[in-house]
Amino acid sequence: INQRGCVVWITGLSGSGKSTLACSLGRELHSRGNLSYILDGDNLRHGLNMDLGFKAEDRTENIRRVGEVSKLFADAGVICIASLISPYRKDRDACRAMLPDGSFIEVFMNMPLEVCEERDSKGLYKLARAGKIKGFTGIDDPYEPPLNCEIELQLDNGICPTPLAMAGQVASYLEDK
Ligand code: GGZ
Repeated sequence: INQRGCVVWITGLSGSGKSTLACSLGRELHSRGNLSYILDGDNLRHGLNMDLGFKAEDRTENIRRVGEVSKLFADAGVICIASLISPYRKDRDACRAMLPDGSFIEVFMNMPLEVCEERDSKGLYKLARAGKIKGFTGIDDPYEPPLNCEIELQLDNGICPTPLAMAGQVASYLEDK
């Protein structure tokens, strides 16, 4: 295979577009002849991480496990795309520390809370605002933004870039490296 394994770690609020980017990036990499695999927080919580909830220790364990699995994929030469809120800086940094230098690419979906809340595709923000979900990230639970991520994706003049555009940006970064 003409690629080195690595981990693309997508962090950001619920509804910021992490899963959509992961999916677009997977397709973009495929079209460029690269093998990738997506580990999505929400999906993994139905299997590998079904014993975990959303309190701080559980989120930390969630991130640790996905970090370990990501490392296995990277070792196997796969571009592992991990898409999780991963709200705590120390947890993301611990995953970074598991990998060789340059092999952990942190992508920050820096979308304003208002934009994520406006989308509210699963109605979770509404429930959190109503107090029916406690400890929801961004509402009554913390999110610690990265201090030095490799890639930051933001609104452009108030408009969200398309998933295809964002995927292209990340794929080109990987290609350059
Ligand atoms: C945050 C929650 C919560 C709480 C349920 N806080 O946008 P979604 O719905 O589809 O994805 C979110 C998912 C978060 O799982 P992660 O494994 O990525 O979280 S973490 O990295 O913090 O461990 C959201 C849903 O679960 N969800 N309750 N209280 N998101």
